[in-house]
Amino acid sequence: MIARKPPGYAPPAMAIAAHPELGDAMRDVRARTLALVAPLEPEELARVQHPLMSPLDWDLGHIAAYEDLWIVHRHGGGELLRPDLADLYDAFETPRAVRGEIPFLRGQDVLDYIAGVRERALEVLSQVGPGDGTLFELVVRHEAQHNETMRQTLFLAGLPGGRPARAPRGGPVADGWIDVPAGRFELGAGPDGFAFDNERPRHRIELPAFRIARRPVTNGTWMHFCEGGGYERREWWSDEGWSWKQEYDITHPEGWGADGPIHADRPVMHVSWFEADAFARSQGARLPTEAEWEMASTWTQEPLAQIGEAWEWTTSPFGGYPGFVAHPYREYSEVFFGDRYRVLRGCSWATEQRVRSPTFRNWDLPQRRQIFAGVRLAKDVT
Ligand code: AVJ
Ligand code: FE
Repeated sequence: MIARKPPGYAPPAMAIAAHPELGDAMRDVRARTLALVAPLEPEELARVQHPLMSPLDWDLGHIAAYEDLWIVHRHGGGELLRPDLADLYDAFETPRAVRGEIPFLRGQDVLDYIAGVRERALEVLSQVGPGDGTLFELVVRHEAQHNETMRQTLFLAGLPGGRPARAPRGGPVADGWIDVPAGRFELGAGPDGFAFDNERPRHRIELPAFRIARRPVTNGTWMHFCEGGGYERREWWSDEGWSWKQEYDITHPEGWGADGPIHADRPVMHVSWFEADAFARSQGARLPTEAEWEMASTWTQEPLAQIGEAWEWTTSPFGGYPGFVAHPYREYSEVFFGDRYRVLRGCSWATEQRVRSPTFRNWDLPQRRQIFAGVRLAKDVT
């Protein structure tokens, strides 16, 4: 096999000191944001589509408030355009569960706000300059991440934009395992270029040999799991997973078949960590650790196939690497560290190119299924 970079990834960290294309990146991600909401009626944008998700108008206002805070206020030293809205659009002051009841901007008001902030931010870029680019990159990536969140809302609501295009990409992919020998590995993002705080510092680890599946688990295989009593056989489930499954009467992936035929050869999506964990046990396998995942995905001997269709659950709880320093946005990672959240690796069909990276760490609670997440199996070498 010819060594090559895994498909679907941006080139490795760029030097961000000089960044002529930041303005273009801001315009590009904004065009995507607006395209997501363009087909929807004002009532669809203003309502809570799902108890887990914000109204889409809230996402729009939050994107603007974030840009105003980090670019205009912190970087440019200007006043906020709407200081009265700061708390309402702060994700911590106003958690998702209460976002339906608060006076967030709706309709034309939020479109005016998002455009008004953008005008100020571009002025800061031209007058003050990008600095080292970090805050602009943070703001662009924040909006890109919210695009994926908004697509999750669209998925749950059955609205356009929540599902990948029908046509499968690429030809058939071989099943089977990739054997990765024991060895040392540098985990995380290096010191240059943009990375989120939780990806640093890069540090050396030693991994025992392991096997990892060449491709993610498909819908077809998941179907066999269902038919073989996957959701009924207690021995495959963790205690926590079983009580979650029983309480919510889970019998298949979220939205499974709701949008037409299930494509047997595509990666399964919208399964929780609990389901992924049970599935792995049914196969005599396990989920990979995030270190295994990152090592395998950057290993040039034999690339992992089909990265980039669905996020991949790992066994790893979300925590800081040794020597972690929160920067610059303290609430991005640190407040989620602990054993509640599980790390997901890779990216999904809904992840914008700019935020795709083999060192990127996503996280969610083990019961969550709104995320475009699937499963890649791993095994010990015995
Ligand atoms: C990295 C996707 C887990 O949505 O909670 C957006 C990204 N942080 N605004 C999230 C994020 C603040 C974050 N995830
Ligand atoms: Fe946010």
